[in-house]
Amino acid sequence: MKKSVFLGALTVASIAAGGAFAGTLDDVKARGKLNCGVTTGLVGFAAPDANGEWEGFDVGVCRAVAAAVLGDATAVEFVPTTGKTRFTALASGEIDLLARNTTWTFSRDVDLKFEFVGVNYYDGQGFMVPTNLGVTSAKDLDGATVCIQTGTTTELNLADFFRANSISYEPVPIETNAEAQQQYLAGACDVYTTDASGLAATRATFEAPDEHVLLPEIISKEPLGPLVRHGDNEWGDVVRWTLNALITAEELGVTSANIAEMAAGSNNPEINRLLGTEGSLGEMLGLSADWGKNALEAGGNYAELFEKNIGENTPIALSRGLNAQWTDGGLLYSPPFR
Ligand SMILES: N[C@@H](CCC(=O)N[C@@H](CS)C(=O)NCC(=O)O)C(=O)O
Repeated sequence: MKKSVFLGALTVASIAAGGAFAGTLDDVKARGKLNCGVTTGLVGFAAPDANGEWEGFDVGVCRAVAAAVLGDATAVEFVPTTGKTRFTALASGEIDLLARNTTWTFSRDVDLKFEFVGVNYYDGQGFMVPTNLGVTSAKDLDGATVCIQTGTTTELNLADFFRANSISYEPVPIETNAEAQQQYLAGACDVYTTDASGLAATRATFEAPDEHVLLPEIISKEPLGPLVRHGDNEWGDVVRWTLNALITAEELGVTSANIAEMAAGSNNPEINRLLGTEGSLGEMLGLSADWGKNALEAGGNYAELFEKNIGENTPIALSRGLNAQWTDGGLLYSPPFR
């Protein structure tokens, strides 16, 4: 008797602790819209097009989640956030999900109490300088002025790198990538440092990209991925498996071009489970049977999102590198759909 009272109290206490943020899946369904935190604008990753429609590689994650949950890839409210405001936006419940080149670190996970559901881009921090400075290594940057976005891992890595190499710098703190670009092009800083993908995306928008060079050093690991609030595992699962669906679909060869045919039933049981013609994975997530199909129809599989937004045939021209499938020597490895 005593034991059951104790257990009952414990259950209530743990529900109260985790409960403040539980229920995001129900909230999103009831609202009919996903509130997705993105950058204030980084071409290729998340930026409004000429018609004001958000597009990009991170935007693709938001749309896939909206499609999985609501059956509608357009049911997204994009909420622009800066390096500084993004975590408050998520913690306060203003957004359901942050999909914004955010690095998975120990303290963001454990101390800020978020849950990174996976990695959609393995990156590292780089440096961009005007070619005419004649600098060929980051170690030659002693005394440089450096444009740096506040509230980022970039700030911390920069301090570590200069300290480790016994050189000094003068930070020029900025809030957004647009501001960084402006300051850098105006010569207010000698160097711009951020995630290498962000540097490539920024340089691609310059009038004369050739006049700027990315230095060879990559000084950190920046595993970038979507995150949700800690303590709402049901919602975390939805976002995690939506990302995994995009990655698995590439591995299994499910594309925008063949998905209609595949969704009629294939002779590969994992494809059938992914697309909902076999098993009950959707039901386990609290979603419809065709959630995976909907997520994939939103913008294609991982490779399609990569190639369309940031790949080698775009001005950003990123190669797959670490972001290739594990079967191609990269780090992308989704757990199985079973
Ligand atoms: N990955 C790093 C840096 C992320 C970051 O803020 N990158 C900048 C430069 S690429 C950005 O996204 N800017 C877009 C914006 O200002 O909204 C972090 O998580 O702290």
